[in-house]
Amino acid sequence: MQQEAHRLVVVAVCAVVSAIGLAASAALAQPAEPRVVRVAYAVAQNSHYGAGVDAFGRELAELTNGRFKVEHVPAGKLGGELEILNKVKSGEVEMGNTSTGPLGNIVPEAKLFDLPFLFSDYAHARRTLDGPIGRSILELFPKYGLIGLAWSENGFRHVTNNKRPISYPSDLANLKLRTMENSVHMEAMRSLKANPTPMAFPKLFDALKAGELDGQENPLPVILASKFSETQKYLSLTQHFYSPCVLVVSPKLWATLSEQDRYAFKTAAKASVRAQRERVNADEFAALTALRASGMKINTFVDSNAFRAALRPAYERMLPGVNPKIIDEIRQQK
Ligand code: EAX
Repeated sequence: MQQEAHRLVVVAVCAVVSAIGLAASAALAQPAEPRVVRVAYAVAQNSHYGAGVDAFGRELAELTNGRFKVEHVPAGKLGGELEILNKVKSGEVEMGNTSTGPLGNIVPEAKLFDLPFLFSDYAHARRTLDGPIGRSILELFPKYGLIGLAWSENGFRHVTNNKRPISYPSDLANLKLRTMENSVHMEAMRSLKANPTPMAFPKLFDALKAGELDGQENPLPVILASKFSETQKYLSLTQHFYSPCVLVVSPKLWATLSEQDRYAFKTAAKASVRAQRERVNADEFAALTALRASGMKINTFVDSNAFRAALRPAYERMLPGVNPKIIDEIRQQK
């Protein structure tokens, strides 16, 4: 009798143990939760930045069978671009998609691309950034605590303001213009006798609205996405700076990735660049009609040669010690 009871207990215990075993192996077979990768940027989600991050997320999920899930953190929710870059550096956020505005404060060599009238058109800029010159600067990022995946695009910048159309350098005299937190841009504007006022992007719309500034400068896709037509009367197609953008990853995340996953991130970055540039193309095509319809006065007459002549002697001040050979080399990429 006692023996029979003992046997029953043993059977019951075995049953419970194997049930636990089954449950545990079922749990192991479940796909793990995807790792979330947040990508921060300064502009609204409905923009070229959002289009780039969408494509990055789609491609990365596909290449890793859904092991990574990309989340947008748009519209400066994590601060302006300098703050975003610093948060990517420290690992507080996994990734950023930012213009080179404040990048030179962290990777000084990247300031080269911020020089005025360096690139003659989009094809020239894209070719240079995708080629050996662009790659050689991306390779310097780890030295400064960032991983640069690929150069993407913000666009050619144009001046908007509330005072007058800008056709000649003298039209900029004494205008209080918001610039990015970028020493090259600020020096260029000082050389043109404007009054450059650096400010993080998320503060810009309200500052323009409050009349604290006469104007600002940004690419058409940003002017559109940020509804600057609500605060700015004149848009002049000055095309004075080209504004690259870069997809950066935090070294903290990068250190945890396998070689295969790093390759997936780089491949997804290429898809992101393609999508972001395509959206820039589409915005460039649609912008003038849309901005005119929302009340902006568009000035297409800009004496570019006069701007070039006024800025050329100031290159050494904008970028002390810059090797003129590299500037020539970039100009020859046309
Ligand atoms: O990156 O700060 C700027 O004017 C930038 O062009 C904008 O945030 C898009």
